[in-house]
Parts: sequence; structure tokens; C-alpha cells
Amino acid sequence: ADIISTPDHTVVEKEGYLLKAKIADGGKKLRKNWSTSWIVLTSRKMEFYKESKQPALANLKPGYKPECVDLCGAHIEWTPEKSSRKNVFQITTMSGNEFLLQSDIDFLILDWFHAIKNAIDRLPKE
Ligand code: I3P
Repeated sequence: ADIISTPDHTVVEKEGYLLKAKIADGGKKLRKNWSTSWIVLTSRKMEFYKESKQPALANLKPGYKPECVDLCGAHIEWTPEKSSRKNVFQITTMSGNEFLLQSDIDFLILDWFHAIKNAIDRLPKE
């Protein structure tokens, strides 16, 4: 496969659609609201883009910024108790943001879990 490079020259390790729910912001609980997100994983961060029939166009609107998650010092764990859906894991950032990610497709969510876990394990813890 081609190596895809972002404008800041970080290599995209994985990208694709998952269901996402942000459940805490800076330690403050949020109401759970699942939505489909286009997710881009690089060595030290994840970006969540809004879903759209034309994702490239919607996300290139002037001023649009994807939600960016710093994986440095983050935790990842399976959290079956946090949802009635299957295949849910949680990412918790150093800043106290919590995201649930989900897919009904077993191999797909496993691939994502291991890709994110590997990225976290390669990074310094703080
Ligand atoms: C929530 C919504 C979520 C559900 C959540 C509900 O209701 O139905 O889909 O999470 O369950 O509270 P509302 O839209 O009224 O906020 P799951 O789909 O992950 O089960 P929860 O409160 O048990 O997290």
C-alpha cells in the first residue's frame, strides 16, 4: 500500500469509519450520543471527522477542525459494561477526555483496538 502523509508529515497508520461517543470532556461527564465518525490514526494522535456523504468536501470547509485526540499517556480498554452495544472500547486521554468506539464487525474493531494500543504503547507515558 502507498504511504499516505498528512500535511505535518506524520504517517497515517489507519483510517476508516467507526461509531463514536464522547462521554467525558476534561473529566466532566457528557450525555452519550453515538455518531459515525471518520477516524484517522497517526503515530501520536487520532482525528475524528464528521461523517458526510462527501467527507472530503464537508471536512475541508474553511475553519472546520476535526476533533483531535493526543494518544500520549492515553489508556485503552474494552468496556462492555458501558453500552448495550457489542464490541465497545474506551480511550481515556491524559486531559480526561473519554471516547467510546464501536463496530458490529468483530475483525474491524479488533484491528482498531490493536492499532491504537500499539500506538499508545510506543509513545512516552507523559
Ligand atoms: C441514550 C442512548 C444511547 C444509550 C444510552 C442511553 O439515551 O439511547 O444509545 O447507549 O444508554 O442513555 P439518550 O439518547 O436519551 O441520551 P448505548 O447505545 O451505548 O447502550 P446508557 O445510559 O446505558 O449509556
